[in-house]
Amino acid sequence: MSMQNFSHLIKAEAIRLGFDFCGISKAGFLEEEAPRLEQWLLQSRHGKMKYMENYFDKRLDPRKLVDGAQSVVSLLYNYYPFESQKYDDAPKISKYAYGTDYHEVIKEKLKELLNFIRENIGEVNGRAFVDSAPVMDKAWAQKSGLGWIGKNSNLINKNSGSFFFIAELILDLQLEEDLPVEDFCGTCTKCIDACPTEAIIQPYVVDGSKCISYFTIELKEEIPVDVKGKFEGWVFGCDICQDVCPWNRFSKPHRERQFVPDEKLMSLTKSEWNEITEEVFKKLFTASAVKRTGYKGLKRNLKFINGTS
Ligand code: B12
Ligand code: SF4
Ligand code: SF4
Repeated sequence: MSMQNFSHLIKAEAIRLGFDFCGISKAGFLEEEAPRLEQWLLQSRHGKMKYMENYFDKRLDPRKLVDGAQSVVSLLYNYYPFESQKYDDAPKISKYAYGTDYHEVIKEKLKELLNFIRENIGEVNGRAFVDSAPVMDKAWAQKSGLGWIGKNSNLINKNSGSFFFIAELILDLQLEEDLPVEDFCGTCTKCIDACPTEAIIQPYVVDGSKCISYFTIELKEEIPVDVKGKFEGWVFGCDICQDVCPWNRFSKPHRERQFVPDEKLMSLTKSEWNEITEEVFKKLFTASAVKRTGYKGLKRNLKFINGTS
């Protein structure tokens, strides 16, 4: 079988497994991204996310992660929910965290895809990643033609917007490459204008250390007072720069059973959120990405957005 046929076979199986888009690029050094990542780190845009400083060389070259790597197979998995939180005045959680933790859901599918490749193509050396290692997920998805990186720094697909997780397989198999697509942000600046903490410091560059997502999920200590009153009700993550993006008018609800949220979670009132006990937290969030902040973190965030800390 030829390189083209292998690529088609892999893409068809990815779609069968529930991925929405699959594209391929040649594994190599991320030349354009290298100086940008370096600057971003030098300017401490990662704040206290120490892990972003690690494995600088590996992050920029998948051949340092997988021996003999030749191709990166990038995959998108839609998480745009059908449901929304019932009460407008209730604290808001990011759509990506409504259901079961995506790491778990997608990892299983990646394993199946890798097994499929081994069974149908041959003994391939490869590894599966979903936000789980020093890999620049967006850069690879962009190179593989799955979308462009917008001014809010998220990958946007012209037909379906940006509410996607990005995953990839790095393989020592030569495959037919896809080409990147055009940037369709044009003169729009909606995301930059809407960001309440001015975290999008210039088009395409997010200062991670100013982002509500960082404060509410990644930061382990107290949230600085200078951002008090700016969270617009977001208690876990933030979707503002995606919600305002015109391309997200094309988002379609996902088809993943495991992402369907608990009805109780969607209908929590403001006072139920504020009175949440550890027991309720565990019940609602054991399988969810929200467990990353822990009960204490969520309580800290609630106090912060209520102005009581
Ligand atoms: C660290 C991180 C964060 C940090 C920092 C955000 C950031 N933009 O880097 C924080 C905690 C703030 C964060 C927040 C969110 N994240 Co996050 N995050 C990551 C992570 C782990 C690494 C990203 C990274 O490498 N950053 C380093 C910087 C340097 O990279 P970058 O932002 O892409 O920077 C590029 C641009 O700045 C550009 N650039 C720089 N200068 C210039 C100049 C010009 C002229 C141009 C054109 C470009 C340019 O080049 C840089 C390098 O390519 C990835 C997973 C992964 N392993 O890749 C997920 C990931 C990016 N996050 C994701 C998500 C969903 C989110 C949130 C939406 C979650 C939420 N709802 O709260 C928010 C969105 C915030 C935002 N607007 O970016 C998804 C994005 C999916 C998508 N469609 O793009 C990812 C890919 C996880 C995944 N596998 O699905 N995240
Ligand atoms: S996620 Fe929210 S805080 Fe972060 S850049 Fe987007 S709008 Fe700003
Ligand atoms: S809101 Fe506008 S500028 Fe921002 S990412 Fe979307 S299209 Fe691009």
